[in-house]
Amino acid sequence: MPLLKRNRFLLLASAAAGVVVAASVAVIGTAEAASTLGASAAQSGRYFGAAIAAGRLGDATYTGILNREFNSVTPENEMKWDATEPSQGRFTYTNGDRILNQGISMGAKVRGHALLWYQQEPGWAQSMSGTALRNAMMNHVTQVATHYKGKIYAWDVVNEAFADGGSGARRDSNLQRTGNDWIEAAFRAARAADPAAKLCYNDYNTDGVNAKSTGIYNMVRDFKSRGVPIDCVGFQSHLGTGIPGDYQANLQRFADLGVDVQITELDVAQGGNQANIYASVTRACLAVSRCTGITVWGIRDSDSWRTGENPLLFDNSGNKKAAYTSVLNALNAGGTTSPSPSSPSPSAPSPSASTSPQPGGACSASVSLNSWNGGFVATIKVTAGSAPVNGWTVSLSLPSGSAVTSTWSATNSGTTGNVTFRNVSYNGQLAAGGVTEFGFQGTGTGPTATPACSAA
Ligand code: 9MR
Repeated sequence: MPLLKRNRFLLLASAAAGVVVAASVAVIGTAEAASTLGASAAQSGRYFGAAIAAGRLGDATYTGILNREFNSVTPENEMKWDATEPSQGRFTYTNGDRILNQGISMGAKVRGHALLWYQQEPGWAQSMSGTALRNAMMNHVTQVATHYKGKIYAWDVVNEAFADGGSGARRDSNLQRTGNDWIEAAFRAARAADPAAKLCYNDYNTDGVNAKSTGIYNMVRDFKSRGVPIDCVGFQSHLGTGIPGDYQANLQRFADLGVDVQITELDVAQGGNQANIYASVTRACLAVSRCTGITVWGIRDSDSWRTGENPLLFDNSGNKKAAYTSVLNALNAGGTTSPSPSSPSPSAPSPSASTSPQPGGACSASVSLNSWNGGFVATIKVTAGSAPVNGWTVSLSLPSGSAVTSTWSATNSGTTGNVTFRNVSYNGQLAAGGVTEFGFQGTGTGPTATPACSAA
């Protein structure tokens, strides 16, 4: 709601309640300072998102809250396999596009969810196996990621592929039975189709250090060591009445592998300590520099898949709950530091890194390499100087015989020799000292010279 309208609403509401106008003015001042979930998350370069349903976009209360509060959206069901490819080779994007367009109209990030998941497989895929299924899976990833190419901030490429319980092993499914390499094959296909999207693995019951999260941790570490393109891990965080004490430490250990982490489907049972648990999750994300944002799994309690548990931030009528206020306060207390990559852990492949000097406080760039025989993945960290930047360009020189084959979170001019990378729409603006990352895969050997960074 625009400020003026909102003030008028508050004045009317408080007049109706018999509150003196002077008191309501004081409340307005505080409320404006506290801002909204999206705006307060953006102060530290993060997003605050919601899962949304195309079928609810005609509900004015729903879209009112959505437009006002959130700067990221995730389709709750509309980009899943059964929705996008209901019969083999026939793709339907109507509802997925409605979510995308809603996100675009808000200037929000769009998280893609989910390319491959053993649930919500269309019937035709459920009855497939072996090579035929593997081919169908890869075609699905390629087609859907290509349809949304350049528009998705992060894709949940694979969802919920690990088993619950103490095994730390993969979950059995027809996808898994096509061969243990199905996950990395999916990530490679997604990268080839949409090099700009961050590629995430997403799962639940991974909210602390446990056998399941450790199984996923080992997979991510293995992927990073072999140059399988993975950029982020999603922690769904469907929480009950408690939060593991090592919630933040668990996020951090993944971040230390050199991936972003995101809270992707947050909801918390009401009845326990809902407001405090929400605040704890928010603080944990803010404390992990590579935690880039939080998504709640719905807007009002009545929109939630957890019927009767009232697990969200707004009540059935769209009023802010205590949990809303605790999240907002935690975001506002979190300072203004941009999320930035932490250094890879010693167990990650040892990267070679070099940093450019920072001329005039504009920007600097550093490169870290994962190399193998014949190829490499370069991850470039761009850091703003003492002033905000409105766009950046990084130039580097590749050894002769080397070439860029795909780039993500930037666009490149040239593929050999001197190559220039420019920001994409969502990562050009950096606060003073703010950090973002892009990367590229190449053949041959990676850059050895220091990259140059210039800011707009
Ligand atoms: O919220 C989604 C619900 O509307 C669907 O019926 C359900 C189908 O399985 O999926 C729900 O979303 C799930 C998400 O896609 C993956 N993680 C668990 C979520 C809650 O079940």
